Amino acid sequence: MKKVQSTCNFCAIDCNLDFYVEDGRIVKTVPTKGYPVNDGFSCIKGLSLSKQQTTVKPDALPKIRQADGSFIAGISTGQLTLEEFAIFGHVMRNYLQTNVDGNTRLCMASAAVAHKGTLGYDAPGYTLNDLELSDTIIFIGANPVVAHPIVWQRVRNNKNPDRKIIVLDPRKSETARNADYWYPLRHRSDLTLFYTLANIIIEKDYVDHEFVDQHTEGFEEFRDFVKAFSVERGSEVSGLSEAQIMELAELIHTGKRVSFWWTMGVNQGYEAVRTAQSIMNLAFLTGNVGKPGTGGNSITGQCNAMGSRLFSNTTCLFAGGDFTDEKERERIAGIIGITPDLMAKKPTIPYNKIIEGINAGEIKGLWILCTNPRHSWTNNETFAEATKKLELFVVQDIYDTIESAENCTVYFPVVPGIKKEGTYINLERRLSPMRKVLERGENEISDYECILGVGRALGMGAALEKWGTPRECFDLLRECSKGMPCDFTGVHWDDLTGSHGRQWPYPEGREAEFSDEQRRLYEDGKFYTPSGRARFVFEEPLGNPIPVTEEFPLVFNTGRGSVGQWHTQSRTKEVKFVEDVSLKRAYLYMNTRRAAENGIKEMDEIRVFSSNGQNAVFAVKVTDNVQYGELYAPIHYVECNKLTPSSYDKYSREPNYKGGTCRFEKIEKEGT
Ligand SMILES: Nc1nc2c(c(=O)[nH]1)N[C@H]1C(S)=C(S)[C@@H](COP(=O)(O)OP(=O)(O)OC[C@H]3O[C@@H](n4cnc5c(=O)[nH]c(N)nc54)[C@H](O)[C@@H]3O)O[C@H]1N2
Ligand SMILES: Nc1nc2c(c(=O)[nH]1)N[C@H]1C(S)=C(S)[C@@H](COP(=O)(O)OP(=O)(O)OC[C@H]3O[C@@H](n4cnc5c(=O)[nH]c(N)nc54)[C@H](O)[C@@H]3O)O[C@H]1N2
Ligand code: SF4
Ligand SMILES: [Mo]
Repeated sequence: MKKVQSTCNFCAIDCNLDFYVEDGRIVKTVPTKGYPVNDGFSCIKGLSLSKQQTTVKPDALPKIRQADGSFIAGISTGQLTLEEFAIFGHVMRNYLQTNVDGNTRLCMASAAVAHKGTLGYDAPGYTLNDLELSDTIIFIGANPVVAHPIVWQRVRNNKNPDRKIIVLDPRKSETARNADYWYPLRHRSDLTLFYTLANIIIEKDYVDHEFVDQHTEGFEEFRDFVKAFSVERGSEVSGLSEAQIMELAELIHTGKRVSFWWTMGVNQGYEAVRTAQSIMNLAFLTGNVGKPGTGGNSITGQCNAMGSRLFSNTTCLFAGGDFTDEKERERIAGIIGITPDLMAKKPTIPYNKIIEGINAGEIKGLWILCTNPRHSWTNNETFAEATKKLELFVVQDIYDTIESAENCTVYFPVVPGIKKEGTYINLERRLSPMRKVLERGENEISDYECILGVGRALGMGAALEKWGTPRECFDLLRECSKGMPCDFTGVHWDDLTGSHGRQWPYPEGREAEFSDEQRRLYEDGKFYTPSGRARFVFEEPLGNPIPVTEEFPLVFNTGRGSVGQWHTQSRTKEVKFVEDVSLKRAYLYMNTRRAAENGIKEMDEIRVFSSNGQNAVFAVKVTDNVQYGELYAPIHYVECNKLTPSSYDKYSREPNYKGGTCRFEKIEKEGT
């Protein structure tokens, strides 16, 4: 029996697992003991990776109708390896000079833009161990009990006698139900609440002046700005009582090691970037940065969202450089083996502009890989409409049954993670190896080989010379990282195999300095801005672009449904245990009082009308865990995004997925 250690390619934790293989089958999967991330634990999704031994259909031979790259766009992902989206970015953005965005736009764009503005680089500073070292753990729009079980496990390992878990979520999520404090703030009121908390902290002089003076900039302006955020105003906007807000400020003040953790309840909003920055502002004000158990921390979603942010060639050059920086373009061109004129010169247009461009007839070709936008894109009928207008629509996936493949002209079948190799970067900046667990059968190819093959067929020739294998590509990316904040020149492919992973930075020649297995950034108080100081970034809250109205009186909240279900469910459908316990049809949660007022009982059907003009039928689950003013729809059913709005944060262009509004009608059963 052969044992292969590899990385789970669902969520951003990047658990490592030992796969035991006999006669070409995985006979046992065991979470890797001693791996610093998940040390012998994992969730059902990782344990079920062996179920994805899909059979590829050899008759799906690729054919390409149109060779003119100028009319093609691409949508990439945060779930492939570094090497795969790097080569995709190389073929599409450099050689074809096209636009390519990623599904990370739906997820981490707000955090990435917020980090760049505040920290000077997209560099979340924490290490997972901080969850065990913190005494005051504040989750904001994050539900790790369902979405990041290992994060929650680390919280449970926290032995601090004063440990407090605090949750800010309009919904009494699974995490809120297990917390010491739950603050059910109103939807989209986070920004005003955090400015109010900053004002209280300043007025009461709970500020860590030493930290603020030495390591930040913009404090005076920030102090003057938040003066307008009285506790009355904070209470009126958030719906929390003044006493609750004061209590929260005291908890932040009295905690010795306070950590803030945000996820999609923050990132998926119309003023998400500023909200994320307002969380970091609180951490700076109170000096909770760069020390054990602290930080204004963004939790990442997909297994390689961190990698795609740095290496997909979409919003920055490989390793985080600026497209407009001619010198940097030359440096990267030299490394990857092309002339500088072949390099992309500007960031991609964002996801929504790609879809709008197709619908306006300006973009005629689209290549999507490892993402299922017909289901996951906001206001997803606009995507369905777009696919009908495309002259060329390439779908590259491990299942040809996904919703997005319905109207494709070309389907590229590729193998799942257990049959390929490459590198992932997890939420705490840890590079982690994916290694081939099973050998490929005849006709089975990986994403890397598929993209490489297309590039060669398009005549890229010498521009692909250095890109022959994922390992060669890894070496190119390593070299690109040199001297950048993410420098991982000290990490080598073979050393990574079977290792404990490596957090960046890990520069060559300085290995001893960076040898700790759990490392956080900013311990020296230095940030990546030109001044080396973190910036207080702030702005007057905007009016809600989709307020509740008499016609649409309810918020249409959306998010994860259960630990076992993954996004559009193409993969987790194969896991029998998950299928057995998951509903086969779209459902949503409704508050008990609201249901009673409308004569609705458990599993009755309603038709929900969204302010985006669409409607869909859902079964109702009645619960006190959602507020009277909202419905909560799990994202794992295609109906959910039929109803979400075409509304975006103006800086990150991330969809305001959790901010739609709706009304509903009960569907009377026949015969009643
Ligand atoms: N089982 C499972 N795990 C997953 C995934 C999966 O599909 N299934 N997906 C992975 C990915 S890619 C991601 S990005 C993460 C997402 O992880 P999370 O962000 O933790 O999950 P969500 O359920 O999208 O949203 C979190 C919470 O935001 C709350 N929320 C909504 N509006 C607001 C608001 O205005 N303010 C505040 N404070 N909260 C609000 C919602 O009620 C919800 O409970 O999960 C990852 N892990
Ligand atoms: N309303 C609402 N909508 C949301 C969200 C929300 O909270 N609310 N969350 C958003 C977020 S955070 C995210 S990340 C997106 C996720 O949205 P998607 O990325 O569209 O969802 P997935 O189901 O993960 O799609 C991944 C696809 O890749 C395929 N796949 C798996 N492995 C491989 C592989 O090795 N190679 C290839 N080529 N394909 C593979 C799978 O079969 C699947 O079709 O959804 C977003 N949509
Ligand atoms: S889905 Fe996330 S928590 Fe579950 S095994 Fe995979 S990496 Fe670990
Ligand atoms: Mo995500």
